[in-house]
Amino acid sequence: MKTALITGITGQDGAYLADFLLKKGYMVHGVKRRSSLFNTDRIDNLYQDPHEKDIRFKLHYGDLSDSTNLIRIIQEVQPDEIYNLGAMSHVKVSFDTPEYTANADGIGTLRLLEAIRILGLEKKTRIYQASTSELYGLVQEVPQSERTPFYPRSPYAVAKLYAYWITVNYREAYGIYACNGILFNHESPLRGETFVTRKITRAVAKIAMGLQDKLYLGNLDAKRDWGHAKDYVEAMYLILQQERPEDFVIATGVTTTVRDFIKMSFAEVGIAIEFKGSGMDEKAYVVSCANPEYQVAKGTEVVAVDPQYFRPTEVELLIGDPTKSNTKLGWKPKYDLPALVKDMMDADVENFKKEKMLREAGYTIKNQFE
Ligand code: NDP
Ligand code: GDR
Repeated sequence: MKTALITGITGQDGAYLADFLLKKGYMVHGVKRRSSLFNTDRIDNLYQDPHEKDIRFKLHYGDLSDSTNLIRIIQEVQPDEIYNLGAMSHVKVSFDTPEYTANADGIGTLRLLEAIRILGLEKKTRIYQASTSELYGLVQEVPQSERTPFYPRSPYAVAKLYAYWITVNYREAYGIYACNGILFNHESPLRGETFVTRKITRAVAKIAMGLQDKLYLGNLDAKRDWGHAKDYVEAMYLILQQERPEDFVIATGVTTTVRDFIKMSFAEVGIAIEFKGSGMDEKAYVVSCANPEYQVAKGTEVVAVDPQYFRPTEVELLIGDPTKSNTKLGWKPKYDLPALVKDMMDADVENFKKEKMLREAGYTIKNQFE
């Protein structure tokens, strides 16, 4: 039985990857942070009672900023594969917490690589680094491939640039099987609520049900190559199963504006919208509502721009070239963008049907912060 250690197991990708590896027969260990509230929502379905015999899923308290803790966990677990998914992963928030982001996202990767060396696991333990299309930043060429130069545009991306190169360096210097997956944006019903896609699908479901009036967003012109997280965790696994360690771009090859993602999400609940105006004054209005379940009047203003969501430096256009992963890994995504939007909208409509029932029964709803 192979043993995997996942940092960031409580996040979107960690949850899908843990499920995927358990189904492959792995023993899965995960690093979770101590939190004053439960932070295991996404993996509660995978819980195994530690009092039972032969459990294959175990969590350890830890943090990427704590070297001794990481060394101790890796010594205990003796993993065949480490998936380093832990990170302060929000680009906008990295401008508010740049030093912490550098520590967790940049030096955190170094700490794991050093732990492998210190414990003499160079020949045993393979490591996957969650690199990102944010490395490309300011457009140098499109589509972006493994050979495209990097130009990071946020403290998050700069920290991830360090992590990318330290992974390459430890591979070359010490012969560690260490790889970067340069993943373009991937989303799902488990996506964090403050990333743009999930913010949109949640708001659209709530607006349709009369639980929210309007959705405020930042840059509607940004273009992203959006895939489904379920497909992308399979690529992470494939990257660590190759004969030789290499870096791979994982993307769909299709790019879409935030504006079009909003239109597609409203269309899923039978609501047609149109955008009017430009820049800070751009707004979207309801043109028609074909679904008799929802009563959103024609002409209602449902989307507006709020400058607080703009970033000091933006990444305007991402579109990946997945040729290498298609050919060498044999990786092909099962979800296209319409299927992704449908999956997310179906899940959020279901979530807010429950919230509506609770509200109607007089309960107060929390989690209004964005
Ligand atoms: P999430 O934000 O959903 O999850 C991040 C995970 O990292 C959470 O489990 C979080 O714990 C944990 N974490 C945060 N800080 C620390 C720390 N200091 N020490 C240990 N763990 C920490 O991210 P995703 O699942 O979306 O992304 C996974 C990885 O892939 C990240 O590294 C991200 O930067 C990268 N990536 C993501 C892409 C995407 O589109 N989703 C694309 C390319 C790269 P907690 O739950 O306690 O907050
Ligand atoms: P990104 O994802 O920055 O690409 O990083 P995010 O969903 O946050 O933003 C995508 C684009 O949408 C624009 N945008 C908004 N974004 C947010 N969050 N909130 C808004 O209100 C809003 N309005 C417009 C943004 O400006 C941006 O252009 C994600 C993360 O998962 C990273 O960890 C990962 O590395 C990259 O994807 C690939």
